[in-house]
Amino acid sequence: MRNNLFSEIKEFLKTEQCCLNRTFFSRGLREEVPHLVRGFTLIELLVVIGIIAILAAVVILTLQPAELLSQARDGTRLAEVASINKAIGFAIAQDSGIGLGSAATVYLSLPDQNSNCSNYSSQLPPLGGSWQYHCAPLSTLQSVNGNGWLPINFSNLGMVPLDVLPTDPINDAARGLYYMYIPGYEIDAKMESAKFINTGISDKESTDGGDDPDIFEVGTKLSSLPGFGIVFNSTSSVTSPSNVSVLGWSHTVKPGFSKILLVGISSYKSGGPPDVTSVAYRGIPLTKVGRSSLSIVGPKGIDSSFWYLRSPRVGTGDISVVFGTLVINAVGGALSLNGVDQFVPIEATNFSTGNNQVALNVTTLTSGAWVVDHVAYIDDVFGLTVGPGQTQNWKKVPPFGDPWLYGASSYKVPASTGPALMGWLNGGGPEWASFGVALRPKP
Ligand SMILES: [Ca+2]
Ligand SMILES: [Ca+2]
Repeated sequence: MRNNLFSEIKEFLKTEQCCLNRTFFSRGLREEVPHLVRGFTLIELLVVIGIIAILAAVVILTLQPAELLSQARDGTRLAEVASINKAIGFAIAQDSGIGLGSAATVYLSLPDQNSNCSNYSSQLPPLGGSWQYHCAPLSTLQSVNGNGWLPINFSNLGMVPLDVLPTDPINDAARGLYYMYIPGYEIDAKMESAKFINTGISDKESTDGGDDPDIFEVGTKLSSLPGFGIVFNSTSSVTSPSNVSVLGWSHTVKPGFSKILLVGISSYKSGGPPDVTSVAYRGIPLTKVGRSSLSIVGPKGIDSSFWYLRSPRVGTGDISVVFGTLVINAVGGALSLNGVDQFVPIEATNFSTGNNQVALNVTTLTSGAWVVDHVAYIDDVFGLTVGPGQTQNWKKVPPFGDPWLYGASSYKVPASTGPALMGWLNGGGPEWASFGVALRPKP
């Protein structure tokens, strides 16, 4: 105890408060002090700065300010869409004959002098049939008298339920962030934050009872925007060098409603058929639909596998494929389509293998369904030609082979439901493995 007190007094005497130059300071103590009151060394400063940087990064990662801002804007969207819905309900209750807009028209909250929104034509999902977009000019965009983006005149009602028409907090066609109104009626908003988008922890998009799991829908008829049939969006393909365990290429998804991305991988390996471990687009994993594989003499093997992703993001991104082991070579291809049912995109699958003419039957269940096939084929003589009635998506051969590996894909729109034959002309000889899917159109 006494020792502790003594050492505390000694420590205090060493501090600056105690004034180093006081005359009663013993000489010995003065000699002891200087190393205790020196500044920080450079290394100490760097360590402190490093620690502060790490703490700052942890705080930023924990709080995710960009995600929080997105969530705040999503909160605004949910509230505004609800208030528009309420205002329309009020207007109908006040005046059952009130004009609610033209049929086959999609009203957007985007400002455009051209009432058909033609300034945004490259950024908006294409519509089908006689459907068209409608935009209002910036000067009247938020008017509630029927000249705003909503074609409803709220201003003659006994009480006006909205002062101005809300528009999306971002309101940007390129980012797909704007409000839509479709007479019938439904009001749609795209969520932005990881929390509220489809599959997010507070998923608002797929839990609203609507017919589009990637958009937030409210209104009296959430299927007011119909499907326009399956249509081609884009395709891409690539060949690998020899002896690889990964494959990557760039793919562009164009704007479209109810999109799907299909990826087919054809690969060739020693010791038996290869297998694909994972496929991702922009880092988002695809779901494996299935595979068709065949052992051939050597022993060697070929594999054809099919993967898909609903609602792929619009724009250009990388597709990355990882194989289970090293493969001799591989072909990858991607096909994006619009107008595919987002709840049951794939209604049937089938596969087959052989060492004769390539033939695969896929049975469609729904009128307007598309059949897409993907074939892995080994050949040294005959080549491969797409079968009659099918449209080739891609056909690629890696530059180093003998025998040559082919990866090829095609689609067909059968005239009626039932079995659809997907064939390729190959001289009737060498080995092949084929996989096919039937895609259901959005109703
Ligand atoms: Ca929805
Ligand atoms: Ca809808």
